[in-house]
Amino acid sequence: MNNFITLGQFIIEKQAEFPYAKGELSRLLRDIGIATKIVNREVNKAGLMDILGSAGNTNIQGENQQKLDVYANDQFISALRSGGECCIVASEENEDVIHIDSPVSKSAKYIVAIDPLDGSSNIDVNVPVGTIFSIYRRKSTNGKASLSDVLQKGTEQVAAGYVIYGSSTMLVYTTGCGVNGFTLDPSIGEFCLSHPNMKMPENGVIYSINEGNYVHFPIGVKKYIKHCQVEDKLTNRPYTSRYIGSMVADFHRNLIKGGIFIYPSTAAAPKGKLRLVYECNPLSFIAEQAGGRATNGTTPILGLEVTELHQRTPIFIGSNAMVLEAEKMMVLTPGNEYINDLA
Ligand code: P6P
Repeated sequence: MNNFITLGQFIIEKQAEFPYAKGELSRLLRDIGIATKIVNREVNKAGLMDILGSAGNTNIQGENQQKLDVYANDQFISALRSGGECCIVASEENEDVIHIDSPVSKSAKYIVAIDPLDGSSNIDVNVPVGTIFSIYRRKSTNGKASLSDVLQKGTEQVAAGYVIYGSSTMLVYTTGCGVNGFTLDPSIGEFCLSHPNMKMPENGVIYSINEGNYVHFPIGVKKYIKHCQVEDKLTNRPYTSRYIGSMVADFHRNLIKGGIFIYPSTAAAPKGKLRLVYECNPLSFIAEQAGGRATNGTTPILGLEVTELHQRTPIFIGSNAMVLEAEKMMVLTPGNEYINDLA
């Protein structure tokens, strides 16, 4: 008798708690889990195959597409197409939404937004990378699903999750009833429940931000960084600075140990760098479900209007007390704009 619970068993057990659930969401999560295992296999042997480096083209973001980006994107779309529970996919790797027209998807009622391989430029140097996904119910009731079905506020998510391909491969997700983490056991090829009911510590001593952009940060961000660096034993400062450059890895560390991750507006990214639909909204849903907090410096991420597929936003995400502390230091003009110190 084994003493572990697999992702599949967990999903089915949780589904039983929703008497009206017909299994579509369970099957959709299963489909994502299957694609994750395939992507994990390639990520883990990236150094051995001709799958490193650039694919020789750029994505909608104008970013150099890595071969693994393209591979991962193809795997998730293929799994969603054959699974039949998803009617439209929004991916970081594609300029427009992808309609899933397969015969099995005719009555599909879910939307998936995905960053198939976040931080992929770190692959070549063996730094953890991740997949981030978000699931919504289709709003339109006839014809083909469309972009308007995708542009929903983060509060409308029915599920969100991420995978971190690190020293071990973990899948962490929520359906709005808490957060649970599963570690891949390669010996049996199953994700097994390893982190039940994950809670983000209320406070922490880690701050995570690319200080290379310091000169162009809003004044409030500069004030917060200085706050983190001041010697004050009573509040365990100075904090520790940790920045991996892979959002999933920085977020996952803070979820377990406590901490704050900030990607504010910068000169190069006046609206922030990270994408609302398939990076910030899913991680913010998870953060809030684990007792953490996520805002753009003033407004909860999950409440932001979604107007464009690849819309960007500043993000302050992590331990509740730390995000609130940072927000208090954000200096806003009467027009509710950050005051940037371009000095
Ligand atoms: P920078 C990776 O490219 C990514 O989208 C996130 O995973 C990461 O947190 C961020 O960009 C790093 O950006 O500008 O600090 O290199």
